[in-house]
Amino acid sequence: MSQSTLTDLASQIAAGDIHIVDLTHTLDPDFPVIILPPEFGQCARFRMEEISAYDHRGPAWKWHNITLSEHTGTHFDAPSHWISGRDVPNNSVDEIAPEMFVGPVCVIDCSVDAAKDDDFELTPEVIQDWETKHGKIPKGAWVLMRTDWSKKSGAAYLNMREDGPHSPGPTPDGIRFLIDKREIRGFGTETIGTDAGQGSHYTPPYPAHYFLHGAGKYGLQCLANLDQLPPTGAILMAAPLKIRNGTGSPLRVLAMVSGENA
Ligand code: 23J
Ligand code: MN
Repeated sequence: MSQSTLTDLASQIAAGDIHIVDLTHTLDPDFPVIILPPEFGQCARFRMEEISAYDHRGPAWKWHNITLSEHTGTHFDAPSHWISGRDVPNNSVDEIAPEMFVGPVCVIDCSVDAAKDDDFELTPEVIQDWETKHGKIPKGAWVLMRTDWSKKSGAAYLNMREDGPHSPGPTPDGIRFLIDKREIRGFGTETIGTDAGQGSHYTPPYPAHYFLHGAGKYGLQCLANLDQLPPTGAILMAAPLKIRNGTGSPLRVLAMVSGENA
């Protein structure tokens, strides 16, 4: 690789020929977190407390203490998050090589189907249908499931009913196709989890978590602005906080998109 590639990249970003799309929701106490059945431990919402605001507590400075979970807001899932990934090498956020955080991204647009069916499933057939239009998913790709779910807020986001949450996600076969046949880097969604709302009813329960993390792959959840990405050709950057033994982390997810798509 020549140095001019990086020089060209910097000037194209400065000129707006390459566009940076922010795929991150704002951390806010009102943003929903996953709600598990009541017998399980629960994830904390984001909280912010003022330390000082240019006042007697600190006359020339303002700052906050924040509280959150590793899995609050737009966040990254590491292999150690799931029991299937507990013995995967370098399975926590502090151990993952930084090269793994950057890669090409394929966006599978399921937004029309998800608008009609809250429980829309990403199956191998849906993925292969996408590939006939956009080409084969390259090895090492981030694959994102676009549903436009990020445009929902409040109760509609979790979409809780008597029998639990309802939101789209991959079937066990769908996620295994991406892992076994396409050797993806990771899988991301606009919903609260990489799994469907009803994902606890599959075999195994939560198949995206189970198979992704067992194979050393990563998850991204609560993504936004996927409607601003082309189906192929963008580069995703998702670098979690370096938390010792962390199973995941809130993060800023960015995509570089070339001008002809922007
Ligand atoms: C714990 C248990 C089940 C699920 C999750 C966490 C997540 O979605 C998460 O944030 O990783 S489905
Ligand atoms: Mn998570």
